[in-house]
Amino acid sequence: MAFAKDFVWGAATASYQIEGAVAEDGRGESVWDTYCKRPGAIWENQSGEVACDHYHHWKEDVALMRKIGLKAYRFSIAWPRVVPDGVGAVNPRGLAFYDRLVDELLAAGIEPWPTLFHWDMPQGAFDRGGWLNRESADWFADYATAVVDALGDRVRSWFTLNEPQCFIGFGHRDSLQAPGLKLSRSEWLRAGHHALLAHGRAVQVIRSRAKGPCRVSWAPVGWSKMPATANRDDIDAAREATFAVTDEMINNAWWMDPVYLGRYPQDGLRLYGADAPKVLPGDMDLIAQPLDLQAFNTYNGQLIRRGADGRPELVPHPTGYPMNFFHGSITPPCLYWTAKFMYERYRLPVVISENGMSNADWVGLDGRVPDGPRIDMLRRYLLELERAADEGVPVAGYFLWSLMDNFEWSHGYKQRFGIIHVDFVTGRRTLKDSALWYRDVIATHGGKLHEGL
Ligand code: GCO
Repeated sequence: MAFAKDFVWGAATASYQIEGAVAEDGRGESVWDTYCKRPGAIWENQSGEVACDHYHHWKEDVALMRKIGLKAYRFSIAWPRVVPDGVGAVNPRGLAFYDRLVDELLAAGIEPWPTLFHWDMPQGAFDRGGWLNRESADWFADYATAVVDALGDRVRSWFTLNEPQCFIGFGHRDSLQAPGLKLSRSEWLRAGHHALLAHGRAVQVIRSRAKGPCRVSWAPVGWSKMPATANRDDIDAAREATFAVTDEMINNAWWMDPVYLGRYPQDGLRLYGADAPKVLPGDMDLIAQPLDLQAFNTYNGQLIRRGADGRPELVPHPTGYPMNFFHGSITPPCLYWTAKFMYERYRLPVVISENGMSNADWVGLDGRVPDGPRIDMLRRYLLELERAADEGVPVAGYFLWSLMDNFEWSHGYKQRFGIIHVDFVTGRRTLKDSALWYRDVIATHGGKLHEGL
């Protein structure tokens, strides 16, 4: 059966991770510019100031996407380019960049899938309270309005927020990312609630202002739990663990249930007690705006079995399990199980909005970047995604993270996730072997995955 005929083969990036040009054409500062100046916050005190300099290389980058044969490109729009102070005046020069990019993509036959927010909140919005301020949802709606009015005549597919679990959890709870706060539990939960309100407002803006029907989604983390064995009991335990709200910051249901089901999950409400956010009348309806897809970012999963006490229990990976350069495990079935569990619960077509791995890549003496481990990883994961599709999960698309090596947040340029190698000193791009391989996967609509098997 394999992938649906209209399955979307894509790759993804995010504004602060690739654009550079932080002070150009009226862009305002974002919380990431500020955070990167904090000594020791980022590996070797690096920043996204230049990054891939995509702001100047965008034409070349689209040409490379075309070479790979991408059907779709997920990028994010920098709020501080569009509304430099976070609230108030719109900056036409900032919008013009995305306007050019969208035209170039469409001319190359590549469908633009912008994300409205991939973590770069304008410093001005943060100074007014950021996500802790309930008005942040209004500011975000105003920003979304400017974007949709500018691009909504051509863009048919939208993501609202990327990974609230991370920008709230790592950014507002654990101080591992911008804005680098360690808020109390009631505060970060409140910030999270406001981010969900912002999502709902943005969906409304897209539906009401885009010039034509749109596919709208968001891109939370899809935190993955896989059954340790094929026993029914372990499968049930993995499903329970997938949707349980525990004190672990990254969980699924606390964030996804409101968006897809219109309510916070009971176990989460019990766990957070008086710290749970205050929900005003109308909030849950706003958050639960109907979506067309359920997208999520998944990199690896944990093994789960039914414990002796009847509860789901973590099973360590086998000794010597394969790992990527970011010390994450390589767990191909996570795509199968997460797609399956998510579809069972939320009943919307699934899109993998990010998946990929960091590898120790450099340009070889022969000019090639031989990233075999990445090819093997992608192949295994995509075969598992195909298995989910074969078993009836409507799988609508896959966005490889990432199109190109980029600024990996607190890890700076240490982590290379791209299928295009970027020399951060010269700006030079080189297609890695994985890019050429992915080109063949796309051209054969997945047929290449089965080669020699
Ligand atoms: C995330 C972000 C990406 C990362 C990628 C690799 O998932 O943290 O969405 O911006 O770069 O996931 O860690």
